[in-house]
Amino acid sequence: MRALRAAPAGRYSMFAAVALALGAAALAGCGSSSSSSSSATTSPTPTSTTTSTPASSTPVPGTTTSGAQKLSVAANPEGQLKYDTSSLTAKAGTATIAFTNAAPLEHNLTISSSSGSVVGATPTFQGGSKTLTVKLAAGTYKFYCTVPGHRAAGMEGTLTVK
Ligand SMILES: [Cu+2]
Repeated sequence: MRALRAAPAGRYSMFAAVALALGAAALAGCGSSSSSSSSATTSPTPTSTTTSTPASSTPVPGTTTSGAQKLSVAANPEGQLKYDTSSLTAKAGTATIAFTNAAPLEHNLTISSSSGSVVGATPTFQGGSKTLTVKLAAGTYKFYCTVPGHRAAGMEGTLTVK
């Protein structure tokens, strides 16, 4: 009889211990899930802030360098007289354009306004890439290569700035 009484008591205390352990686990689970959800809520916030900062800081003169938008263009790597795109779009403001020329011949990237005045150009080079920083107002620009014959052969495109 005593052994039978002792057994339920033992089961009860074991059950209580398990319940406590489960309760502790549940608490720990709550704690970790709430802290991970709060850290998950926290981490996207700086990311979206960082993403929106360049756009909103673009009009601020002091931060134009960090707020400069980045564009990239490449010459056809097989040596065809064209770029990898014939149209680019940018927002008005400062833009940094990376021009990559993996073609076996020299090219450059020149940008001119619709009136034909050159607003920026990379040197003529072969291999690697060069960056060009230009200030763009809203409008339509042309980008092309000034190596003789290249633009006429199709090495040009339109840059639309909004
Ligand atoms: Cu060229």
